[in-house]
Amino acid sequence: MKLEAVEIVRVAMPLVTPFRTSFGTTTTREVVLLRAVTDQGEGWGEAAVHAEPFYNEEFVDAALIVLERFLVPMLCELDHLTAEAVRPALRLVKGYPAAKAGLEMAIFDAELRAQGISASHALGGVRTRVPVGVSVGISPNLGHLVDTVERYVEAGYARVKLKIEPGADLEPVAAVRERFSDLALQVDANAAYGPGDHAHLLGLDTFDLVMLEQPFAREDLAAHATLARELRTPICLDESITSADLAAQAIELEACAIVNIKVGRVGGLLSAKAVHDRCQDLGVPVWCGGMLESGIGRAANVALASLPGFTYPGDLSGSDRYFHQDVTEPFVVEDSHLAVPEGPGLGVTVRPEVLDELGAERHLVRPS
Ligand code: SMG
Ligand code: MG
Repeated sequence: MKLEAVEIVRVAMPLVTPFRTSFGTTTTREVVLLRAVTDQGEGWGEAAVHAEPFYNEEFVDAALIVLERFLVPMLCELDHLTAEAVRPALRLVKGYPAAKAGLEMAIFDAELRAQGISASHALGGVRTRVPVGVSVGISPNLGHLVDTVERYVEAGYARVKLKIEPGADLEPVAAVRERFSDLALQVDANAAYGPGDHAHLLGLDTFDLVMLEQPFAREDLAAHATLARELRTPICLDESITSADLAAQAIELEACAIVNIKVGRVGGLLSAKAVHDRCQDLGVPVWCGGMLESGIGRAANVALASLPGFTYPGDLSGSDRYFHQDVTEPFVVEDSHLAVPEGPGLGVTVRPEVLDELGAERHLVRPS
């Protein structure tokens, strides 16, 4: 396959409700989509970056520059482009895993469409539907939080993740647990705590949580391992896990018992599968994280979550939890699940009229 051009699409998608984490509030998702134009047809990918470099160092403006100046030209030079070939071809560029993941996704989509194979099938998926989960942002008050969780439970979400931060942790978790005694409940700190918070975090053990996600800085595997020795609630790592090797190291150090896999954080769907495979070999369960993706990134996430090691529900919600209008056909929750797309490639189609309505900026990059 030969890459002829890549269209970079930047589209501001207003969220249905603002999403607050320990590092800020998102009201509009700046989505980056990539349309790969090849000699064998087209494919779409999503670079799951945020507008600010607060989750990790990558952010939209920087990703757009690196895509246009380095990543797309590097791929356009290859005579035999495949999704497999993307990662090695881009290895000179350090970082930017989500930009690389978006490109790989677009090439993978084009390749699989040409072959008539679904992404789930190509990756080794074993499920036709995946259970939904929802990530609930930090709320202005306890009443608002409990009402929000109630709405999601009524909509079929049997697993809920609460965002926490110092000053908004034990009390909100207690309020939700008191109201919903059977709910599969977990919390995510996005690295907002320090080793000095160790004793305080042990208080989470009262609430029968499924897991505590990323309490400490991503580099500090030792602090996670120290907490894991005393905390009964299993620790899951998100930000720390950027490759299969790092996942194996974290598991070896007993810094985590569960791994959150995000396509953008690990540099692509194929790397995400590699992290899954390594965790499976080591007997560690994984689940699919989310970055408030549009329908393109969501289709990739759902395909990934159809692999056998994804034994916990992911941060995979219906499109209406995020957006009034998605850029593809919406993902709809049915019986607490999302269907895994069966069509070739990612199995979803971008709706150009929605891109137009949302005022998307589109820019074609071709080799000079
Ligand atoms: O996609 O439903 C979603 C959001 C899931 O909480 C979520 N993601 O650290 O796991 C995480 C966060 C990162 C994004 S915060 C804006
Ligand atoms: Mg997280």
